[in-house]
Amino acid sequence: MTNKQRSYTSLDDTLEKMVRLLKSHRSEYISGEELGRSLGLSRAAVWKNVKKLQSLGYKINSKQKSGYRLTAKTSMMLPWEISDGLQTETIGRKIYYFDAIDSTQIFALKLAARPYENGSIVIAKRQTRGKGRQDRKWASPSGGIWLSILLKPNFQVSQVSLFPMLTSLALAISIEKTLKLRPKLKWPNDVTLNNKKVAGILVDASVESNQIDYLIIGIGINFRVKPGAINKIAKTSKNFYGAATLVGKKSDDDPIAFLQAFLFELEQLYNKVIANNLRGIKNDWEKRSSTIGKNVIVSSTSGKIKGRAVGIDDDGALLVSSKGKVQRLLVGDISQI
Ligand code: BT5
Repeated sequence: MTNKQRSYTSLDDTLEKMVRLLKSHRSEYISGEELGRSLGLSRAAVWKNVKKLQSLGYKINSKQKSGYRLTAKTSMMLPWEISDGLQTETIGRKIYYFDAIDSTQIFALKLAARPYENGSIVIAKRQTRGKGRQDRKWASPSGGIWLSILLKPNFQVSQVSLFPMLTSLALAISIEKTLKLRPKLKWPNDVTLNNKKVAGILVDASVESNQIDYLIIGIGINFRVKPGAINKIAKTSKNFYGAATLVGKKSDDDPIAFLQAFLFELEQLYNKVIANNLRGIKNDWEKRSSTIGKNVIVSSTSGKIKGRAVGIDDDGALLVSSKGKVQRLLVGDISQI
């Protein structure tokens, strides 16, 4: 199998169990025999799996007569590494990982038809056809966190607009907590650092009569990317205003710890929505907003509106005061004037 085709799910049992055993013996060597016995593998198969783990970035020492010892874990966002220490109940229960994929959004769409996929995550090291809203392009080189979350909430259609708000707020909170940065939120779905885009969100919804059938939240996070490389790819798009990276190339911030924190915050907020506690979410979003209080132009397929952004509604709609009236906008792109 080439690197490009590698994919894993959280149900990749042997590798996952082997990592768990190696982790529980970190201070000592574990013999090939013991590994084999615990995993039901021959010594040769143990060796093959150790090689596989090494190719995934795990540092494993092997010593004749003593066996194997894990000296460093991988920074690849493998399903069992994301699960290890993940404090959520629904989001991330199942995880699908790809080295390369066209778009995690497209794969999640295929999962949506299957049962037992509520909360499943699709994550890729890089995407070859990453999507933004309205089929715009999303530059997705390796170093970023590109993921889709499949949810089947028992909500009404009117609640779809909550999800960009929830997700961008969860991103901001987890960035603050784990990386000690102060990001801003740009309506409807951007997270920015120094006025440059560091993450974007896309929500694909399937609805049946007035109910949500499923939602796929696509989240693109420039975790450790070269902004210059993204600028090169995205600069020709009309709405591009510059890309930022969350952490620098040489930082040792762990993308897995960051992702776990984000999924946790998102589930907390999601539970608040289920409990109908929307006011706190709206206030927390507004506090971090770079949009509210500014004169803006909001462009959408139905035209342009010029006015002052005065707030957001409980459902995430932008409130724009224009010509003496306050209008509620659910979609659009903002530019400040
Ligand atoms: C978004 O759209 O911001 C939604 C991005 C969602 C991407 C995720 S990655 C995982 C999942 N799988 C997918 O295929 N997609 C989702 P929008 O608000 O329409 O912004 C798109 C615009 O952002 C582009 O037209 C560019 O101007 C700019 N852009 C593209 N790539 C960028 C990047 N990596 N960083 C910053 N800006 C970028």
